[in-house]
Amino acid sequence: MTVEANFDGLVGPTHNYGGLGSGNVASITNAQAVSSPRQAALQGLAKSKALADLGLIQGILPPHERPYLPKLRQEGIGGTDEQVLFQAANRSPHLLQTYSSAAAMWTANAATVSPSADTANGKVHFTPANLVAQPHRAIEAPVTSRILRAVFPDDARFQHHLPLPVGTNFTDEGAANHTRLARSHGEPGIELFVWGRRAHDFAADPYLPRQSYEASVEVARLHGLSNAIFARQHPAAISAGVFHNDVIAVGDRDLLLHHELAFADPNLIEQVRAAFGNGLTVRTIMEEQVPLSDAIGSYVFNSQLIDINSRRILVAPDDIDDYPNVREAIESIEEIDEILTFNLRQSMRNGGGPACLRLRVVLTDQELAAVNQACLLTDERYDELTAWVNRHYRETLSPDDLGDPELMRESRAALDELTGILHLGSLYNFQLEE
Ligand code: SUG
Repeated sequence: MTVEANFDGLVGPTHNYGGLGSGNVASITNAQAVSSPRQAALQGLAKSKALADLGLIQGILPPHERPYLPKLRQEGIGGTDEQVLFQAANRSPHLLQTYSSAAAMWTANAATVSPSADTANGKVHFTPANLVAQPHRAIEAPVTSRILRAVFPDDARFQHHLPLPVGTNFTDEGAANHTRLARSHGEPGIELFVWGRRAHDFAADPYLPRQSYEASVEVARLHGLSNAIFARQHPAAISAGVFHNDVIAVGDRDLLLHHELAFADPNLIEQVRAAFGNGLTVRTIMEEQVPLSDAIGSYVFNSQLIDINSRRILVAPDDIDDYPNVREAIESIEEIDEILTFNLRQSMRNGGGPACLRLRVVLTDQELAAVNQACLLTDERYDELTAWVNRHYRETLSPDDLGDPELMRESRAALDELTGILHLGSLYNFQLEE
């Protein structure tokens, strides 16, 4: 059997609202609000557990080390760890916030993953996203690479590529701009790559498109795909705050759900249908029924479409309840049997809904057996992780707390323990330096 496993990002202990997300309305709106790292992590884990209880294979990917002192030192701030934090907090709170972001929680941006059924050499391919469009996320790729290799360690089954080279040509945001459609998870499918800019576009715009066409083409080439389609995101969507395609479209196997203004090319759907062959269902939500602003406000397209015992479930943020037109639109889609909502408001305030928090990895039985089993969520591991969060995470965090050396020590202690729980070995700089 072949299944779709979902690997959720565990929210890190420095979760805060930095206003750092370019083109991301929620992040910009909530800048400098007080956060709750503990609630954020527990909300994410509760979603993961609920989906595991339904029968989904649910994995966990760890947070990254934050505040990230090596980067602050590179920016010219020296001294002991405590001095670096003190100086950063005084000289440039923005810089400190940049390198304290817990953004690695949104694992839809961790990598692009192609299942073995689609790739030329029959392995599962991973390309960590370089995330170079934003400084606070551009530091994720090296640690993400280490994590993915530790979670998917078998070279005979998993092929790990380097992140695309840093530069303006290849701006890559990972699976958030990638949708796979197939008759079933195990059959060869088509992979839809959605991009927002060309390498030579340099607009100084707060709603700058992030994913480049060149990056999408390069990932498809690395993965050995013969079935890729490249689609330009609709500029109107980007300007309204659709910074990733998964804020405006979602697909699962033979169902593609999208907003009328998701794609620039009016013929794209026909192209996708032709590539798929018979049996693809496409549901288009019209601007008239759900304006872009409601699609973004409710984050309805940032839902997970999952299949449990042949029932299709939309796993949505509970924010959709504030939008009756959105609910009505979804309820009218006959292919969706149930809508399950979750309170993910801590992550949502930074523009991260259910779909942002997970990386989909389609795996055969043998591939699943080769995954680091300690990273799969069981009842025991859920209990262990919630106890770990309750032990280490602060209930509230304000931007002024980020310079507190105690927070750095707490975070390191938490992550050190976590690499033990998830059997990951030494991952973090502070562990490797010792
Ligand atoms: O890259 N927010 C993230 C949200 C990522 C959502 N992911 C997907 N759509 N798949 C981003 O904009 C905000 C951080 C802050 O403001 O503190 C942030 O990085």
